[in-house]
Amino acid sequence: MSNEPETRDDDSPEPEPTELEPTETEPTETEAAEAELGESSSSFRSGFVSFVGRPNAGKSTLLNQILGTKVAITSNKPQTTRTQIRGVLHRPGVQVVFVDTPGIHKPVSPLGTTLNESATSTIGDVDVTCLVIDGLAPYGKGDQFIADQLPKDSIVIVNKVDKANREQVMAQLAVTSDLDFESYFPVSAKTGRGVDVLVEHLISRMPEGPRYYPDDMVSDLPEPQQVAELVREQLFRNTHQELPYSIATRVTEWEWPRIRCEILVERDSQKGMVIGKGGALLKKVGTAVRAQLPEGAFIELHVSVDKDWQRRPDRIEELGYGV
Ligand SMILES: Nc1nc2c(ncn2[C@@H]2O[C@H](COP(=O)(O)OP(=O)(O)OP(=O)(O)O)[C@@H](O)[C@H]2O)c(=O)[nH]1
Ligand SMILES: [Mg+2]
Repeated sequence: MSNEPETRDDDSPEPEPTELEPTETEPTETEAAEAELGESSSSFRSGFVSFVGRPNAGKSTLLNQILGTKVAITSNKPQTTRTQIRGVLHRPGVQVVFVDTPGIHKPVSPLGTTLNESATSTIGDVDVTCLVIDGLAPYGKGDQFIADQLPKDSIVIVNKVDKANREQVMAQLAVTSDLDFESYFPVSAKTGRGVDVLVEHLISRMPEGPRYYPDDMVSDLPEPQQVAELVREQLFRNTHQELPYSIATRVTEWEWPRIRCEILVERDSQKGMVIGKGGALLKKVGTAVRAQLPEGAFIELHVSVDKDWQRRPDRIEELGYGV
């Protein structure tokens, strides 16, 4: 068991000094771009890292903490994340593409099944899979179910060490050390404790690879989707019981600075709950979202019923969830 950052044992042969080789051909576009950036593709390292785990473990909070900006929405309700969310960490000579995923759970609707599939599809498809465990909740069957699917070079992240006491953290590390994964990291996604060590380790595991995203790109989520997610985040934070799971959001008009976002619920009786007394809830949601957008944004929220959308695979797909 180790939570030390690994040093890269780079004994790969030096690339041939291509500039010494006579060439009569024009440089390709890629070569020209590399020359401009002062690097060759063989010296650049990049790769994909996914966060998987039970709902509420803190995967999305961790993604945001690593990137230093909000890319994924978070809430204290399980199943907040509904798609894979990519966030890109740029370091000199290295690019790490993080993939946040929906929490894996026992599904009770086609939406749940779709979310699970979205998360499990990243396993084995990335360079490093990270199992994120809630340090405050006992390690359970749900965690084990996920752990059983992971490759042995996965790592375990025990999160929420700011709140978990020493005994809780030690217990989580003890039980997960039996899984025999590569490394173990206690962190707090909220305060950032332990996160630097984790990031250094992940960087050290990136293989040689291309620059997947431009330097200034942290998220590839289109702006309308980002806004729809911010609206859903506020609704998740301000509604209770079954209601958050019946809510879907999508931006239907984008004429900056005017943005129209539709809030879908599953039943007539839920409409009033989302609107709130005298429109109070919608107003609260709109204000909180606007505060996160560039100045001048004007957001219109409309609530409509899309009967049982959560149970209809065609609607789930159209809403873009699960991808
Ligand atoms: N105290 C504490 N709370 C945390 C920490 N990380 C996350 N949380 C809280 O845990 C809750 C869940 O966090 P999320 O990041 O939304 O969890 P998630 O794993 O992405 O959840 P799903 O998207 O539902 O799978 C939120 O209320 C967070 O504020 C942490 O390090 N410490
Ligand atoms: Mg999440």
